[in-house]
Amino acid sequence: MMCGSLWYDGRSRFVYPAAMSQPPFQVQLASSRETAEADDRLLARITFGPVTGSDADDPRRIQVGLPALLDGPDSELWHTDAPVTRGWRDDIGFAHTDRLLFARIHLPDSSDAAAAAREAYARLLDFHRSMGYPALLRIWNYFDRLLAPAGDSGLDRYQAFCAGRHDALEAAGLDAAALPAATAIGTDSPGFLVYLLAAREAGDPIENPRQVSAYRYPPDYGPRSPTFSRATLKDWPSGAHLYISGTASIVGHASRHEGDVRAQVDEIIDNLEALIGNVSRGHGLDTLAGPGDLSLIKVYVKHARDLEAVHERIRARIGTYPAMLFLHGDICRRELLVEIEGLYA
Ligand code: 3EB
Repeated sequence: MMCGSLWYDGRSRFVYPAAMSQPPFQVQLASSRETAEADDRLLARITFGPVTGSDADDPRRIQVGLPALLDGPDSELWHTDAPVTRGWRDDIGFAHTDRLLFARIHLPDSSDAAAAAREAYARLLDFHRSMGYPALLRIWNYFDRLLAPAGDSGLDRYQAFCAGRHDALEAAGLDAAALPAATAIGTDSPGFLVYLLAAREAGDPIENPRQVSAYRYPPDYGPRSPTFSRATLKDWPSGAHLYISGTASIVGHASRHEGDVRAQVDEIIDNLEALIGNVSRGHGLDTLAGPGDLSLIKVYVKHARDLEAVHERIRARIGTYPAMLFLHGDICRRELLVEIEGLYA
């Protein structure tokens, strides 16, 4: 029996129709050693650690060469509210529901970081648009030797990546006002991996009041600015999601606290609080008051020896709830020792 937008479930409760009430996806941490997840509603499974290639045929399964620094979960499971269609097209792996597209590409040859970024982005941008999910929400970039010189260009590979990404986004006509949230981290496994989440309709790009927008960084940091927003706020019928980019100890555009990993974590948490405050004030997300209300944070630590210090500051400032992954990866400026991304879903 239908009653306005509510359904009566035949027993005792009124419930919203599934497409209205369910979040389009939710993320859960798991261990890759025990993976008996229900398959038909799984959009993606991202496993961090040694890349074994054992998942090569299922497009939803990705291995990222970033070792987990704590015992426990090493995988993200992205569960959806609806059946998932999956496949491969020209080496792009994808999975989608009617509302959400996950797509990934891995280029084995990442020797030219600018060329790899240009190619991966050109192909992914073409793909998600042709599939009918033109709104980029969130992108992750993982590749090897992040800070090594890019040939004899005078740039490092992160700066070269930024140039290639910039070219591809510009060629696709994406303007600064529509950039997705992003992460870019250095791995210890060869190749260039990009995966993304896209939707039918755009979210709102969010900037951080404590930071210069990355796409407006002065040229000191590279000839082409990093093209991402600090977060994407996406309104779903079930409520808003917030996808927070990798956040570093940067205020304005300058790195802070060189050599002091604890102070870098504190600065990052100040940045996250400012960003979240900006969102909840301006956009009415009242159930998200601070980093402790996030569903998941991922902490990228440059030196494994800093794990304990980073962990201690996070426990002191945020507590033990959001689910957390601590991953060993390289950060895109030499002096940056830690970076944190967040998900509210
Ligand atoms: C920063 O704020 C730190 O190039 O996609 C964070 C998140 C950083 C994403 C990217 C870079 C990127 O500039 C680095």
